[in-house]
Amino acid sequence: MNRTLTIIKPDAFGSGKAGRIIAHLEGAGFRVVAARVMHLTTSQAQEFYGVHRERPFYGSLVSFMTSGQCMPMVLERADAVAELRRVIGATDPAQAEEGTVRRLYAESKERNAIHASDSDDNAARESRFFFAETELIANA
Ligand code: 3AN
Repeated sequence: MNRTLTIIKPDAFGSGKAGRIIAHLEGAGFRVVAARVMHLTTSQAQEFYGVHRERPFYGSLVSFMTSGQCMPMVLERADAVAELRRVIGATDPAQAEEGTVRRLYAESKERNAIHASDSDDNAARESRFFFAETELIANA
C-alpha cells in the first residue's frame, strides 16, 4: 500500500460533485486516509503550485484555485500515485479517456475537477502541505 494526495478542485466541489468523485475513487480501490474542506488563500495556492510559477497559466490557476472551497485528501491503495493518475485521466478533459474522473466531471484544462500528485516524493510533500503527521497515521 502507498499513498497519494488529491484535491477536489473548486469547480467540482462548488457544483456538488465531491460525493460522486469520492465514490468513484473508492470504487477504484482507494481508501480515504485524511480529508478536509477548505478555501485556499492566494499565498497557499501560489506555494502549492510554485513549480508552475513561470508558466503562462500560473496567475489564472492561482485565481481559480482560490475561487471557492476545495477538498484535499490523502488516498491509499497499491501503486497509489500511478493508479490515481490513470483513474483521473489527462489534464485536458477533452483528451481524457472515457470513464475517467476528468472526462466525467471536468469543464476545461484549467477547471479540471481534480489534482493528483505526480510522484511519491510530491505525494509526501503535498500531503504534509495540507495535513499534520497526526492526521496521517494509518488506521486500517
Ligand atoms: P496535472 O494536474 O494533469 O498533473 P499539470 O501538473 O501539468 O497537470 O498542471 C497543473 C494544473 O495546472 C492542472 N491541473 C490545470 O488545472 C492547470 N493547467 C495545466 N495546463 C494548463 C493550461 N495549458 N492552461 C490552463 N491551465 C492549465
